[in-house]
Amino acid sequence: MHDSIRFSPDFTWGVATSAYQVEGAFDADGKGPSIWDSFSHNAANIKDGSNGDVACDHYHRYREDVGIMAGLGVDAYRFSMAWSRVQPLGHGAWNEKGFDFYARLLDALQEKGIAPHLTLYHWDLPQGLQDAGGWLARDTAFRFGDYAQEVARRFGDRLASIATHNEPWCTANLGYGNAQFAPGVSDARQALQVSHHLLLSHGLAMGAMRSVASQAALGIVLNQWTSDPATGSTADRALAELEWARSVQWFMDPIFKGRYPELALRAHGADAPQVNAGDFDIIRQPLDFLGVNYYFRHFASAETPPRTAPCALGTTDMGWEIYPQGLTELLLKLKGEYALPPIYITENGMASADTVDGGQVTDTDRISFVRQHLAALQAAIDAGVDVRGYFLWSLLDNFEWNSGYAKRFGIVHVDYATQQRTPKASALWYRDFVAAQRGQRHAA
Ligand code: IFM
Repeated sequence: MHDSIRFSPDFTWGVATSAYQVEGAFDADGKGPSIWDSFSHNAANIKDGSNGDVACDHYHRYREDVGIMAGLGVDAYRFSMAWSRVQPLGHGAWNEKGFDFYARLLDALQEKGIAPHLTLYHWDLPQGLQDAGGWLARDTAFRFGDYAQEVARRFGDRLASIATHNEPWCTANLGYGNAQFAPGVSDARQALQVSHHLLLSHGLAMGAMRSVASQAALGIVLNQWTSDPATGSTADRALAELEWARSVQWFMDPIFKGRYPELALRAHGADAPQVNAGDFDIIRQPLDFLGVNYYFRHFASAETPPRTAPCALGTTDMGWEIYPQGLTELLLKLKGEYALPPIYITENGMASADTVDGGQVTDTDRISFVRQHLAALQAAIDAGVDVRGYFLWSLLDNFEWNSGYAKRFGIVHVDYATQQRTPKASALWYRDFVAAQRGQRHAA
């Protein structure tokens, strides 16, 4: 079953989560409120009216969860730190009890030989900073630099990698562009200024972390997609090119080329962000790795109403087209346009409407999804892209942002009433898949 997919023996196999989606304990041990606490406490913002107050209660059950990962035999765990847990206001005093939680988590991972990959910011800005202007305020980027430096100083030598941001596209466009995510603003101009401050904060954090010279590899995680014209028409092709510029190049060009893409700048016109002299020198810094999150492609249609993607392989429970070949195409396109560092696929996975039946969850759709995407990944590697690892999103069913608990991305099912964890068929498949790759590793 696994024979046809073969990765290099030192390829990293992992699973991923993020703090707000799994930790719960939203006000425990001195944690300050974050923008996601505030946003989700207004039930109207979340489709099922839920919030992340308890989530998967990972804050208290992390040992059990690390045990599950050990049972799956994964090499690595990608998780994020809740900034307001370790610095309740986002500036000023540190919260030792918050740091203690992450130290205990690192101890548990170390005991099981699982490499920790930390993300500093997975969308949960301390509310204290939001009250001072949030990401729209340039000063927030400097506060993020301070936070990054403190985390690298304390934990850098215990972490395999530190990513500054997860998917800044979402923070800017869903948080400030269309109000779907915290802090719930809908203003195109603000979204662009926020995207610039996020990039600036990435650069400041990279510099601040380099200054404490830890062993962790440093980088950023971007959500990316190829953009395919719906037809061969000039209008569709132009729209596809614009989407690529506005989404992928908008974040990649500043980091790798020290500028914003011309095409997107022209399209944004007067909404383009205010950039201070020297900003691109801060943003453009060598990365040790680039994290790529891939879920779907963009299908560009200039018609009214727009043509929809063919979805030949179906859609996920999010309504997202299943399009594995987009992963190959994306990675090859990135390689063609940028001088890339090693890449990790830091997220890939699908939501499906899973239920426990007789103690089992038969999520065969997810197994096919992962298998097809791994084959697509292998094709990119065979074509010369330097990919070092793959993190399945997600270890656990969890709080899927404005969809609440209605969408299940986990390879482990969570019964939120009892907090019972049930590995799905996909978890057992992934365990066997990783073991099969290990067999090759031992033979190598
Ligand atoms: O759950 C999210 C995650 O937090 C960021 N990337 C996409 C996932 C699925 O929507």
